[in-house]
Amino acid sequence: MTSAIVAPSLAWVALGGNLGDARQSVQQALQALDALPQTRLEAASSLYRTAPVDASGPDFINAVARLRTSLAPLALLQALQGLEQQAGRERPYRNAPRTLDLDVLLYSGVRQQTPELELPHPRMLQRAFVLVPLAEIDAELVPPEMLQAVADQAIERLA
Ligand code: PH2
Ligand code: MG
Ligand code: MG
Repeated sequence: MTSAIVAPSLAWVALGGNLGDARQSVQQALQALDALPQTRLEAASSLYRTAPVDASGPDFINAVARLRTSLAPLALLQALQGLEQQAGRERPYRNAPRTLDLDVLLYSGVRQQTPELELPHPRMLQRAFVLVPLAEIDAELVPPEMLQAVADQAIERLA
């Protein structure tokens, strides 16, 4: 009997938080991503301070990471939800302030629309807090017109 050998995929993950020490939560989450099973952190953007989009509360800290992983999309999503839990994430209402939010943006060439997970992330093109850090690590994924379309949203790269 042989078992299938599956080549690792690339996955892009958005990190965000606006409750507690979000800078520290996002930094720690980047390290935690690298420590997930069958997963390597290949690239991480700078951290950005961003104005809330369709959300209330303080400014967010956002970043984007590129992973190389052998976890399937749903297994990756579950692993990310585990990290959100460890960071004390609570969900009192939609888009409530949160200690840590980890969203799968892209997973290799996968397109899927299931109740659990939509790929690519359905709102990523409307969000400077995703597109600007994504462009920092993978410029070819974000043509200038895409950045232009979100240029009115406040975002500041942190040192
Ligand atoms: N996440 C949201 C809604 N709005 N705004 C900013 N600036 N950053 C976020 O991470 C964010 C948001 C839903 O997850
Ligand atoms: Mg989100
Ligand atoms: Mg989320």
